[in-house]
Amino acid sequence: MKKETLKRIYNEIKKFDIIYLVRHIGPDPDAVASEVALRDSILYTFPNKKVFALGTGVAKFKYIGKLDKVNSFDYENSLVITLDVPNISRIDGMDLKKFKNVIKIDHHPFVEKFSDIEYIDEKTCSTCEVLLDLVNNTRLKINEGIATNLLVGIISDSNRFLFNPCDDKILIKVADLVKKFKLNLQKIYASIYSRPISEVRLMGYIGSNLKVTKNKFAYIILDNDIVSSFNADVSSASNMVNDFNNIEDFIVWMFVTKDIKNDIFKVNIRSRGPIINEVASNYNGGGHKFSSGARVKTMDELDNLINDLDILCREYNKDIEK
Ligand SMILES: [Mn+2]
Repeated sequence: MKKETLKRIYNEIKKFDIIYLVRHIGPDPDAVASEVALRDSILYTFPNKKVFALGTGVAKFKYIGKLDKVNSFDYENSLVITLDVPNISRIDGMDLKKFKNVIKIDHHPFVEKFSDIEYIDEKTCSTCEVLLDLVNNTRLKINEGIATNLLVGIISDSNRFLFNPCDDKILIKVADLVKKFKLNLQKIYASIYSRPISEVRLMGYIGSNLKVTKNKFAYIILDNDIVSSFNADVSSASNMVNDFNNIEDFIVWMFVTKDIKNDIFKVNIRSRGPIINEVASNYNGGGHKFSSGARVKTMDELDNLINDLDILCREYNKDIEK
């Protein structure tokens, strides 16, 4: 069944001469690497097609590759493939509803239907792992550069094979990929994890100012002025939530930053126990069981979210004590 869908996706790719690839707003390495890797693989396999990887570029992810710009879309005769995004409102750079032919490829829990061809594998650690399955089960070709990008998405979304779901299957798939293309893991890790001292200083600030409740919930609301005083940007501050795992004193932790342009609070939540995506979905968000995001408009709403997550931790601790 699953393999059939992958073959169907390959046949659709084969059919169309113009293909647009999109992913979520506020991209992470998996989102960008998946669109760049799939674009390059389609072009490598079918050199005469026109394939575009779209969305706002992020300077930090330049090492993954260049993104494309299109001035006008062909809504009728093109194929759109959405990557790493479960909800239409979070797609970057296009109005999906205008397009006739759409395919969804994702690893997030299902939120809403985009099209008749949807391939969602929640058992994979990243969209790049799903793409590796696509490549392994069809005639799509890859080279060393494309394999490197697939690995960038897999490593960063799984946080070096730390997060669930991470099992023997992914390790074997990755081992095969590394062997086949003689990939240099040290080099790949360096491109993903190298960072300026300003970010480490900001992490020090966060560590010192994080509030921790007696229910083991931790949170911080980061002022934009403070973030810029450390010479860091708001999106990397928000992503630092991933660097605060395995701290004994809390089981759920939340970083809040202000999105000035859209006048909202951007919330990033992680958990080592309680399932958080249900709470996040009540606050204009969602995501994985232990890794979610939300967007709230007012300070009152934010207070409610803090309260809900604190209660979630309290109930979780009670269940564990039983
Ligand atoms: Mn992802």
